[in-house]
Amino acid sequence: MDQGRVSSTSIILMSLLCMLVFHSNMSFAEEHIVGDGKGWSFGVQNWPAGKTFKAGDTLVFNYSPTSHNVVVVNKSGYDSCVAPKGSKVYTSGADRITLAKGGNYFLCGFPGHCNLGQKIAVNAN
Ligand SMILES: *[C@@H]1O[C@H](CO)[C@@H](O)[C@H](O)[C@H]1NC(C)=O
Ligand SMILES: [Cu+2]
Repeated sequence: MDQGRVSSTSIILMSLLCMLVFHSNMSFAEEHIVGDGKGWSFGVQNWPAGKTFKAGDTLVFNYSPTSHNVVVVNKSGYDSCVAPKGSKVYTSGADRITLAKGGNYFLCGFPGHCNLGQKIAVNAN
């Protein structure tokens, strides 16, 4: 009898604990679809404005891999639309990139695309 009560109490406690952990994970890392419905596209440069990003959040870049890619650059690469040789390039068309704390800079490496606003600067807290 007593044992039955103890185990049902611990099951309830365990469930509460699981819900708590699940909940805090949910609010901890968010997923952001770059460009929302338009995806990774021309003019996406303004998409980050007014949004809040945290280190550990994920950016999802959706695009056609025959037309675009995603190159990781630094601030000077972002400002000048130049991707240095040896830069990390994503090409899947559905790339998931985890944000590091501070400035995160990405541009499309296809000729002319960055100058058409296919680049983003995201500051993660
Ligand atoms: C950005 O990257 C380039 C090429 O790797 C490097 O020469 C430059 O110093 C970097 N700039 C900053 C601000 O980190
Ligand atoms: Cu492009």
